[in-house]
Amino acid sequence: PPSADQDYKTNLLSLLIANDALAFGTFTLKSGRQSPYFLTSSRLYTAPLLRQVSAAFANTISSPPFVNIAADGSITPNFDIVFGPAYKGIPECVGVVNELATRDALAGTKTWDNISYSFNRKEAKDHGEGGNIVGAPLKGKRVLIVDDVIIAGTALREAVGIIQKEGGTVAGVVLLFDRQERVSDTEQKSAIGAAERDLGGDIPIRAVLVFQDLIDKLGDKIGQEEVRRLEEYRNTYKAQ
Ligand code: OMP
Repeated sequence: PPSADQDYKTNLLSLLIANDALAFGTFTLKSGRQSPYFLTSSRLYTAPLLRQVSAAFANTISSPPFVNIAADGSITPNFDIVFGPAYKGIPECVGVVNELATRDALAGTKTWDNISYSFNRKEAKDHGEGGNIVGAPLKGKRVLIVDDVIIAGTALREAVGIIQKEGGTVAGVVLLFDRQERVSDTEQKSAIGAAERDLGGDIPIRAVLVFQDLIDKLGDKIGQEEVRRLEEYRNTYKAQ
């Protein structure tokens, strides 16, 4: 039988497909490549998807290196704030903090009692309380970034800049999906690998779902021909 881990990933993948957030066919990427699949992360707005995406993020966030697990199994987070870059990170940071609190409530634990959410506004605010942060202030805090995908790393660099300007330190990054393909012929690393290196190599970046999960878990859902096209794409563009 599949482990619980495999199970939630398979369920989430099925739900992404049912909501047209994950599609198979022929798609032209920003890079110009023809991809046999495409993730449209702006389609995560249905109640079941919000719930399952939040739960999947929570699973990744409550595992090392984002937490320490003691010998007795107790979990200590290595971050204080879950930060969602505007706009698509906003429901994700709120959803995952709600999910963590729900898990504490159900288990009678206080693991996540000191965790907050925070996000930036895109528009500068020049009146009232000022500042571009909504939610918990970042000063002196360890900040975990959640976002959907990294393509060029531009949005991630911007988020890191905002957090540092507010006096926070970036504790890690969790993304919904890792395409695991090399950025280009001159950059053999994936967008995540390149971002990890560019951030200095000591900030962990992990993804909830990775491209290889599609190949491993969707065989009987999308058909053998689709899986063959995914494998061919992987063999052509796999990152180092
Ligand atoms: P955000 O809009 O910042 O989330 O960036 C998403 C970008 O990645 C868009 O320009 C999409 O065209 C692109 N993209 C996907 O959204 N999903 C994919 O599976 C692949 C790409 C891509 O172009 O590589």
